[in-house]
Amino acid sequence: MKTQALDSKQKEAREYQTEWSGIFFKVRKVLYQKRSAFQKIEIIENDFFGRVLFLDGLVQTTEKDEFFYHEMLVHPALACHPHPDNVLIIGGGDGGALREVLKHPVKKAWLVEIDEQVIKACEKYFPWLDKSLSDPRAELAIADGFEFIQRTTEKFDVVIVDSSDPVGPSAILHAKDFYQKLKKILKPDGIIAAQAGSQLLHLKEQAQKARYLKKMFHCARFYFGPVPTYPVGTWCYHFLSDKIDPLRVKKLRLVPGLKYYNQGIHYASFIEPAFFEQATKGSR
Ligand code: SPD
Repeated sequence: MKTQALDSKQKEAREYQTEWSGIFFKVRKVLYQKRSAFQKIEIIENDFFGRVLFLDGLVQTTEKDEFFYHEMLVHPALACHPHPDNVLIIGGGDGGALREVLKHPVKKAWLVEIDEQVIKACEKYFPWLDKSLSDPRAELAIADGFEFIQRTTEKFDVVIVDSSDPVGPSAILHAKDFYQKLKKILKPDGIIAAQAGSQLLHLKEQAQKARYLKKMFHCARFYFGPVPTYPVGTWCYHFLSDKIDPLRVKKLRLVPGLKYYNQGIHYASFIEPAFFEQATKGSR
């Protein structure tokens, strides 16, 4: 969101994305603006995209196009797992990922969000959050995701990492140490799905991550989908598992009523463009 003076966190966030391009939103109305203990939270109204959530000036969710991101973050993993009973979502305080997880017959869906202010703001302006949190299968924990995974005694079938970019409070959720600890709370046939940045802007970081993730998991694949309001528009995700390869699953557990994800998209989304394949091929 356009502001007069950028604080250091916002500068860092912008440098991470790009100094050379961006997206603009004509603001019909500023609905919410607050600095929490962790970040600057803003929600505006735009005539085309509807309500738009920014954290430290970076677009997280718009009413118009959030389905691309949340469906792709959640459904490939849940469609591949034979019995996704216990699901953990780290981040995702806007509730879009939780809403998608609850479309599956899960027994329990944990939402672990560090910033209570994000929950409060989104409960008011993104009604799906309130509805999802009222589902008896949903369990909200206001906690640091990294600390949560170190102290939990639960084991999970699927873990979804719906982090912001690797700046500010989310930086830790993109590190090797985080994935090592995450693996320990995953059941042997479990799956991790995580947002992995832009195919073009974050290629160097993805290549580094690919090197250690391929050593850590028998199956470590990237997959892709459009998110029109994220930088450069094509977004990447990690699919990590020791037992399940998303390209070898014959019968996907599809749920009805989705807007983007379907069987064809599932298999197509794992195809790597030549430049990406070259940059991330890494050694095993
Ligand atoms: N550059 C934006 C990346 C944001 C990814 N997480 C968004 C959270 C939406 N639930």
